[in-house]
Amino acid sequence: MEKTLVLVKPDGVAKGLTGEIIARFERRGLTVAALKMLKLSRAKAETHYAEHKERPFFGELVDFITSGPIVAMVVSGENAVKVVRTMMGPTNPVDAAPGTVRGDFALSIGQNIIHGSDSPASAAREIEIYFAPDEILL
Ligand code: DAT
Ligand code: MG
Repeated sequence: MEKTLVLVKPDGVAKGLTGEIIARFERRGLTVAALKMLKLSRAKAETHYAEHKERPFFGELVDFITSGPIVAMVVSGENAVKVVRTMMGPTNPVDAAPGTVRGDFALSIGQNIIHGSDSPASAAREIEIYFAPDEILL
């Protein structure tokens, strides 16, 4: 089964949306294969978002993702990467339709509630940052 990395970002955890987000994936038929709450170190945040290192918002992005606890999970299922991205909505919540996580719960691009890997290759790279192989139980 395809796997993807999902993060409920600090704003999502602070707003009490973790259960709502997990429930949406489960109701869709996806499987939560691994799950943990953690506070990300700056080093791991910089590794995760390395592709954005040269962007003007990189510092803010790292500040934000390390600002409070996050919930990390591996979500698996058929076409999990694409299905999760569609359920999240686009990066900028202004463009996100109601019914998507960002369209229902976010207003600003810098604080957009959720992360989901953008390809199977990204998912494989990102899952390793958060989970040891023996922590992925389904
Ligand atoms: P996504 O999270 O939809 O994969 P991305 O990989 O392009 O989006 O960017 C990663 C995160 O960086 C995004 O969730 C929020 C932040 N970000 C992206 N573009 C931004 C911008 N123009 N201004 C501020 N933050 C931005
Ligand atoms: Mg991305």
